[in-house]
Amino acid sequence: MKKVVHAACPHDCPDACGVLITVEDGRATKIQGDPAHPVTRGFLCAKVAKYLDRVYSPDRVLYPMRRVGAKGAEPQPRSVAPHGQTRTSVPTQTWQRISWDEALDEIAENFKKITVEFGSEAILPYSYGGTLAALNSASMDRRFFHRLGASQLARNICSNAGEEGLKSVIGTQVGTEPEQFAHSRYIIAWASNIHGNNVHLWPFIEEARRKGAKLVVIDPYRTRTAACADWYLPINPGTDAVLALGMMHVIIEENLYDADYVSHHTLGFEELRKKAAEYPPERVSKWTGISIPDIVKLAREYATIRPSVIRVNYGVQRSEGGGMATRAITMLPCITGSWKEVGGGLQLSTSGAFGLNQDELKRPDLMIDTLGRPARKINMVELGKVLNTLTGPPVKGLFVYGSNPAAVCPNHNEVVRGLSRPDLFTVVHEQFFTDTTDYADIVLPATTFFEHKDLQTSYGHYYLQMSDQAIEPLGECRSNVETFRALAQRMGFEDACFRESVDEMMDIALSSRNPLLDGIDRARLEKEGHVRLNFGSKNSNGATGVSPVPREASPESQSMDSEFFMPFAPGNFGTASGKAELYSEALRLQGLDPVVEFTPPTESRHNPAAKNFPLEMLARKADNFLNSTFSNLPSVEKMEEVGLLEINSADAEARQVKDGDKVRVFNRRGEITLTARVDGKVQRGVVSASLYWAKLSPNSKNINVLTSEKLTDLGNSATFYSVLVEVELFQAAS
Ligand SMILES: Nc1nc2c(c(=O)[nH]1)N[C@H]1C(S)=C(S)[C@@H](COP(=O)(O)OP(=O)(O)OC[C@H]3O[C@@H](n4cnc5c(=O)[nH]c(N)nc54)[C@H](O)[C@@H]3O)O[C@H]1N2
Ligand SMILES: Nc1nc2c(c(=O)[nH]1)N[C@H]1C(S)=C(S)[C@@H](COP(=O)(O)OP(=O)(O)OC[C@H]3O[C@@H](n4cnc5c(=O)[nH]c(N)nc54)[C@H](O)[C@@H]3O)O[C@H]1N2
Ligand code: SF4
Ligand SMILES: [Mo]
Repeated sequence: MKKVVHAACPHDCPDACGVLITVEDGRATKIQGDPAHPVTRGFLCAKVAKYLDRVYSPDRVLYPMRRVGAKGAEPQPRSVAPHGQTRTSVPTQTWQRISWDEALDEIAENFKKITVEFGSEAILPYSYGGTLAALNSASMDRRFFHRLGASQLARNICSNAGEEGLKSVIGTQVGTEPEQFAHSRYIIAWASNIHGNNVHLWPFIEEARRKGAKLVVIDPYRTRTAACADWYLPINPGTDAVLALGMMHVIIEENLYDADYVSHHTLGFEELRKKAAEYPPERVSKWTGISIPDIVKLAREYATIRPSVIRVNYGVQRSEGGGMATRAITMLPCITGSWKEVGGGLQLSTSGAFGLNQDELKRPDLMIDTLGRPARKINMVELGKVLNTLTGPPVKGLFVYGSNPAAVCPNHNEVVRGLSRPDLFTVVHEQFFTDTTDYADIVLPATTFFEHKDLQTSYGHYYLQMSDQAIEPLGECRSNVETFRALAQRMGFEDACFRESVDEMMDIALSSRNPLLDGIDRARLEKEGHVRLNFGSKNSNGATGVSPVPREASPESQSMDSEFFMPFAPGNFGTASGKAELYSEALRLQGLDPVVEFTPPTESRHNPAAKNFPLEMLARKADNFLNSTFSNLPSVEKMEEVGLLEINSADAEARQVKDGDKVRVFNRRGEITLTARVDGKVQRGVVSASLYWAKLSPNSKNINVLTSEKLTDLGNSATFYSVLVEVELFQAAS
């Protein structure tokens, strides 16, 4: 029997694609992008196009496993294979298959023991972006840990600095919808690797360019997106706040701002004017490395070629000053008034529009029932420090799901030291034997999105989707929801919420007061697959700043249904004042500059104290992987050149390094061996390397041995792009 099932890609990617899975006799035989989805438009990225290889990989975890050997990186048969054809990521001797009953008993027993001896906060959940689907990413798991009274995890590894920066100005996490980019005439991709990380925005940009739009890329790395831009501006890492201030300097001085919009819809323009006055192009040029004429030209073009839009992405906020940098960039459309125009504004994230009923999904009240207060919060970025030094109580039990901290967490050597502790009881729920499962006591098998049903929001568009189950779970795999439901039973948790079915939970998720969900229920999602959020609904004054504008506003809009989403055309910002806050009292109360503060990163070659490690490393994501996911899949790995250190020719020559040589890359935290690539993608003083599984790399080390646990200025996020290193020749290519 043959059927086609509508699903949605749950990976940590703004595009949240609609996916059609063909199933024949119970086996998935084809995956394709949903042609009816207005943003997916029938295509998938290269990695998910190969998803059948992932679902049916011989390397899947299919049964619960108990460790029998020592904790530590499994040695891989690494000798063969630049691209791993004969390699497998499945461990060989360390594991013993057990039943789910045995596994659940053992986990429950350990959690109870730890609770009695050290208190429930000695248990730490650790999850992130393995799946972003609403139920499997954050529902039954949260209920479970709340009822248990476990420590709370501050999930700050990715986006908090940017979110805080954005919200400090506009008060909410919404922005220009991707479809509107087709109507822009000036598009700035600011720290935004669209080809690599957000490929479904590209067709809209191409459409705009066919009509004469200009694409500008601001990125210290010459990405694939930069390579096909109309204008590429390499910028010194971590200096974006200065560039934005410099642009505002020119825009204000030359009267290119929208005085009417500014006076009606912003707060603190005079303070901003004073701050921007301190950043004339000469000063900005020194910091950013961008020439004075280019700064002036960028500012003038951005303010006068209309509509102009900024796609700013999270790369900008992975530096020490990333929160303030995002804040400064977010001010630009607020002073030019480009929020008023179809194809104007800015997008960092669209996630704030979905507003599911999170309280009922996650039940934080259960934690108060158990502990009488909120549990302590532990920042996931600091896992190394936490596992090695935290007391009162120490972390004794760790439950990892939907994350691979032994690959993705900064300061890898410290993370591994912590995970190796013999007294730490670690459970990992996974689809594959990752870097992290190597340190688990119990490994549980997890379903992929083919094998369970869920609801999918997005952080790059405004369509809510149903992701239906396409096939039966492989082996004994269970979804996150099923796993935590079973564990709750084992722990004796009796609250009714632990017995809810997936459908009931979806209904709860949708039973929110968010007006944008009006008229959207499970039955409709099941029937239609994707549904555009209800921007046409009554409340143009909702908390999300909804204010629909008829699509006829644009001449090219005939093909589009309903209205454009123009959240801030009439002002109506999500801040307390309802205005775009160019001056923020909340920041002042935190002891920060209420306008914008530029603090040069300490991990910067411009810091004189940094002389032993003079190169700034961008510890980037690979275009063909998703963080560490897909690293182990031979058909995907073939598309990506792994283990490279990209370095400028001047820096290479100074170290007698030639293209193809093996180099040692090091700082005080650690060292790795990579292959030098001298190809002009980075400027002098900057090097770049990308994320990969540690155990598939030489000496089981990846680039996170070099990154630090230092946190950003706002939001306490990770600083993967503020890293200083030195490079030396290790072995010349023969
Ligand atoms: N193919 C692929 N897609 C992905 C991911 C992946 O790993 N691979 N990861 C997903 C995840 S988790 C996320 S959060 C999103 C993130 O998507 P993006 O926010 O686009 O993420 P990054 O790749 O971290 O950064 C974007 C760009 O910022 C640049 N950059 C670094 N430092 C600076 C700086 O100081 N200033 C400026 N102007 N630019 C800088 C980087 O070189 C990079 O090209 O993508 C998602 N999509
Ligand atoms: N050096 C460096 N480090 C980085 C970054 C960087 O740019 N550079 N990016 C950072 C960013 S932005 C992020 S978001 C983090 C991401 O960090 P993580 O969220 O840990 O990301 P992944 O590496 O994708 O690991 C997710 C794991 O979840 C598993 N998984 C997938 N679906 C499910 C499921 O349904 N259930 C369970 N139980 N498991 C599942 C996958 O097999 C995979 O091993 O990494 C950060 N680390
Ligand atoms: S990873 Fe992103 S681009 Fe690729 S299929 Fe998933 S949502 Fe689409
Ligand atoms: Mo991320």
